[in-house]
Amino acid sequence: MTGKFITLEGVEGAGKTTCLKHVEKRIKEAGIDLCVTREPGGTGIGEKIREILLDRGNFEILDETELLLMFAARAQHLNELIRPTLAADTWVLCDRFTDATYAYQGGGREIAHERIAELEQWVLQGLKPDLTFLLDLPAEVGLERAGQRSSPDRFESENIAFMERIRSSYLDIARQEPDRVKIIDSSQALENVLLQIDEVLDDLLIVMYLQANESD
Ligand code: T5A
Repeated sequence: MTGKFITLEGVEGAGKTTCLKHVEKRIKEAGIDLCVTREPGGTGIGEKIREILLDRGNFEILDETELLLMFAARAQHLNELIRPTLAADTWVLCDRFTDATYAYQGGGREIAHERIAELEQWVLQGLKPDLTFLLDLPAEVGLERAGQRSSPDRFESENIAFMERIRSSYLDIARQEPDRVKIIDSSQALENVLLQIDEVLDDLLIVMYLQANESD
């Protein structure tokens, strides 16, 4: 038995940080052991890579370097934290994961899907999240929200067309994998966003509860 792997995704300012805290609370209230982490980052080395990636001063980073750094941080994260945690039957809740690479480096930077898929196969070897919340809203709304909260990082400094390509890539993934990726309309008021999340989470927690009682 391994823990469940849950991820949150979305364009800039979609509300991931806000919603992550809610999902964390709900899972812990259900008595489940949970590890909360993020990408890029989640380990000492990963957080150093994150600093390079988000630093607005690093404007000379090549798209290829950006892609490889995302997977370098992810390789470390998987081996140091994610895989051992899941193997210990603890759930993992991760703020962004490989879908973000397809959306940002694939959609945003327009790197070929096949190139990303090669790296995914090498680094992940088939591991996928069990459930992904895709917080969806128009790119300009997300950027406006993110801008009100803090000064822009290297990704938030990109233009609307870049953000729209990211949104569209995310929606493509959701259309291809509807069982795993649940679209949450995060343009709504926060309480409605959390209600949509609860609906999805309730289904998962009920199944887990029934399975646990069956095996007793
Ligand atoms: N990246 C990451 C890649 O390019 N490739 C990859 O493979 C990976 C893993 C990481 C960056 O790295 C890129 C993507 C990112 O640019 P990040 O910190 O994960 O950075 O991503 P950000 O999108 O920058 O996260 P943010 O913290 O900026 O945005 P959130 O978490 O989506 O938004 P949040 O919760 O902080 O909310 C933003 C503001 O909106 C308000 C909040 O109060 C806050 O002020 N808000 C709402 N307002 C009204 N109605 C609602 N429903 C609201 N929900 C939130």
